[in-house]
Amino acid sequence: MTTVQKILISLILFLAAQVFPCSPTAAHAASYSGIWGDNQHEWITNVTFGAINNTSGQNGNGYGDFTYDKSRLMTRVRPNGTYPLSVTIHPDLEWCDEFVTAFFDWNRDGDFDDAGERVALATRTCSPGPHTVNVKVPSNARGGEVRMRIVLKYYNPPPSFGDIDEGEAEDYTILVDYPALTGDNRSEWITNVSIGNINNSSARNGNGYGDYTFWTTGRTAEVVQDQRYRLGVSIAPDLDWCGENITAFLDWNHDGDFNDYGERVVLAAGTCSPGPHVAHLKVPINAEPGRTRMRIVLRWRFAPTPSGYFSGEAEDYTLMVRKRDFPWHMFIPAATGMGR
Ligand SMILES: [Ca+2]
Ligand SMILES: [Ca+2]
Ligand SMILES: [Ca+2]
Ligand SMILES: [Ca+2]
Repeated sequence: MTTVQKILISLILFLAAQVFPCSPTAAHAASYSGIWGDNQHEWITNVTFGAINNTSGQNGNGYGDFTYDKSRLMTRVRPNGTYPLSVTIHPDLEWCDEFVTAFFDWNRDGDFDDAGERVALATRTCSPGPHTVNVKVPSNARGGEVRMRIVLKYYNPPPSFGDIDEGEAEDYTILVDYPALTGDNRSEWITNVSIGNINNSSARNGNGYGDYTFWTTGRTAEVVQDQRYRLGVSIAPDLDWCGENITAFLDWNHDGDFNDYGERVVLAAGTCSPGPHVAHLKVPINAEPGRTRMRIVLRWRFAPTPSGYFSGEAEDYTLMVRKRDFPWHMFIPAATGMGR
């Protein structure tokens, strides 16, 4: 091929990737409409939910951004679980009429308009609280990072975005965890998982489950779209009853499951070798950028599944997917000297 042909082909591939970047089911990181207010007379002083316990004063423009990446505050919940939420306020003591509402974007579509996404904590109060409510996480809440927005408004029920007139709003991140998985690991267990800068050795984990996600360890392995990485898994196999199976599950499109194309990678079937069992993992070109769950499942005798209870063990990790930088230098000859 000539240089010009190579440039043309790379240009076509690049444009195709821009036009068709994701599968239709891909979940994009949601962006939320802004919210602001005049918090001279009333403001939120504390929000407590799971591991979040955040005290604040009057936030600028009536809005406090305590989402994880800004503040490192977050908490984890599971579908069907119930968790108490408490909000304390500084009310307007002269004109006593405060409303407090919590919003949760359970389906992660970027708004708070869907069924079950609005929870009232207080109506027409002038008590500082704490105002408390039990929040039930819907069974169909989507796995991953969910926005929680607490809004205090004077005189009438708060909107979920825009100008709240008199009041204050605060945003938080909660993580709706993936389906639980437990195992009987008396006879076989995972002893090491390595990929990128993760190289984690472990013994038998309690209840057959080891949580080595970013939220627990602060560690991820960085991977780039469209690149390959060596994933190695070592095990202590059952030597009497030989028949171990290992699968890696990866939620590349961040939709809360491991059912999409390319999300299951078999590392071993019917083995009794300790390994390391290796797969050269290809990150899909349309993998959603950001923190991505990788679940390694070892199961005796049967094909591993990403949830449930079985003989074996599972360990969870976080991969950080980065966008592939397009090699712009390939265009430079086109701009500077096609006639070379
Ligand atoms: Ca505040
Ligand atoms: Ca929603
Ligand atoms: Ca283990
Ligand atoms: Ca998925």
